[in-house]
Amino acid sequence: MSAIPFPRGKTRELPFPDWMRTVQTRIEATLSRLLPPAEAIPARLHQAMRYASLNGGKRVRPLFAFAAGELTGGSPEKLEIVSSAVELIHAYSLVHDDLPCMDNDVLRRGRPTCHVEYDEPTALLVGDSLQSLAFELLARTDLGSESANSARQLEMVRLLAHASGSSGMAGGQAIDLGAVGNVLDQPELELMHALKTGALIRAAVMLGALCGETLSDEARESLDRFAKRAGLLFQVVDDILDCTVSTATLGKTAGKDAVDEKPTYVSLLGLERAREFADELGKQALDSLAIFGERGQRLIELTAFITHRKF
Ligand code: GRG
Repeated sequence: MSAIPFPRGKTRELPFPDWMRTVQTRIEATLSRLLPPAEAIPARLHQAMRYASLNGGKRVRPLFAFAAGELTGGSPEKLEIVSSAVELIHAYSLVHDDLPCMDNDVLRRGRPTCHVEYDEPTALLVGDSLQSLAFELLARTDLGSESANSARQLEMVRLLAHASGSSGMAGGQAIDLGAVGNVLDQPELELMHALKTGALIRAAVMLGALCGETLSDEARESLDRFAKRAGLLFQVVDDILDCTVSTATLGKTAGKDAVDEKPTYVSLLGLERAREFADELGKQALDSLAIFGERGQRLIELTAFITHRKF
């Protein structure tokens, strides 16, 4: 067990739903502050960037970053920035994923998708610009001016770039696009989701932890193990929700995986076994947190939230 002090922040005392709302509100305000103003030239692109990033989403990745940050006593100001960076990558991925050349969807977060509200070229540029802004945020001087912190910032940039690129999210998306109509076995499905969805959740956890005290190698490995299981759990639950919850509740088109002949945990295992698999992943994720004792409480609560979420 590493000798990390308890986090200093007052938010540790809050009940989980209040803590979650606090983080979500904080991220909304931070993104609004950090995104280019809607009226700045080129105004249409900036409006579309704000449309794709604000007023929506569960902010699951920022929640993971803040929960991991509470584990290491990370400063809320740093956590705001790294969480926003990860959320911008997520927002970019949704905009590009919804394009006609990919998933071709018209509904996201209960509203028309970005290319429907604006147009395809704008949506493409929105994704590009959100991605660039994410890395610009990680390079900010107020994230760390001393040399030790600068080395940490470089580590953060490397982690997020790896998680977003062809060895992470974009690679997972490529496997996904190539898998339509095919049957994947469980290891193939797991690899696809570990990259497409899991890599960014894993990066959120590790970036959040990097905002605080240094973890021992053992603690870092345990946290990474947790993040991998939690990322996969998030995806299995997503597959279950896609075929059990309505479009109105999800805020995106329900049942699309089956219509598009996408391999999912439900198509592979059936609904009951997919639910059992989710329970098993949840247990494995929590086991990995044992080393952190009470300091892992937020991550434990967040794991329960993603397991039982309804949208
Ligand atoms: C285009 C490079 C590129 C990648 C796209 C994220 C992604 C990869 C595709 C989205 C399609 C999808 C349904 C992925 C499964 C899980 C997932 C990422 C769901 C959406 O994330 P939530 O539930 O969304 O966190 P909100 O709206 O709450 O932010």
